[in-house]
Amino acid sequence: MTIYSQIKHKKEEGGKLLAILIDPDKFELDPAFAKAYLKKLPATTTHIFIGGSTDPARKTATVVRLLKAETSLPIILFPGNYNQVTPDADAILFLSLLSGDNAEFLIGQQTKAARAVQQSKLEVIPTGYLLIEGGSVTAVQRVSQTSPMSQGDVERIVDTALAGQYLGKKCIYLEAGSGAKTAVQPSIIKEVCNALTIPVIVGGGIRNSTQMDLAYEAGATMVVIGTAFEDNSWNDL
Ligand code: 1GP
Repeated sequence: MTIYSQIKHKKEEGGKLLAILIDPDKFELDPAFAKAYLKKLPATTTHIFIGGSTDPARKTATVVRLLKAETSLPIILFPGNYNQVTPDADAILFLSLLSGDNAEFLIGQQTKAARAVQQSKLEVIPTGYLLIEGGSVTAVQRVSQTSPMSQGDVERIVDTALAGQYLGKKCIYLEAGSGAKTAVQPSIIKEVCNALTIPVIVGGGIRNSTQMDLAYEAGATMVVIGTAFEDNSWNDL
């Protein structure tokens, strides 16, 4: 069974998936660090995402290898740049930033990544990526130089997600941005999930289990947590 078919299956049975996001730039390249890190993961973790808006030290490949040696959890690349494509992960969210009009993040980075992806055995999960305002300027906004969609413009968010589905995306990722002050509102998640047949992933600014449960209740199949796990501010997962 592919990773995607497992995600789809979860959606169909109304289940919940939890991805912990690792920023390679903040990870120590040491097997002992990887071991200790994995030990701290919440018991409900189903996937590990690796990626960051930037990876200046090009650490992604090494972090993937360190984690692969220690865990059987699926490791999914969530790249902010084509140079984060590395063949040792299990899958890649092949993202296209549909909320903005910067061609570089709609198709440019993807073109640069395509050959390396083809030469790998990575499972490719085409994903429509929507940046939604989260109350602060996030790294995605800075790096992509696109404006987030307003949380008040639900219709445009739903229409964009739906267009992503018709373009053949297998998932839609509603992103408030790492460390967002405001997570994507459950009412928006609900409208998007009601309109789509593909799984919806939600991340950005989710800091406690109440917010996480609201996202699941609204129809999210997968929730992504980065910052709150990273800075140990989460204690009730
Ligand atoms: C960022 O959606 C992820 O791409 C996770 O965001 O770091 O705010 O949890 P946080």
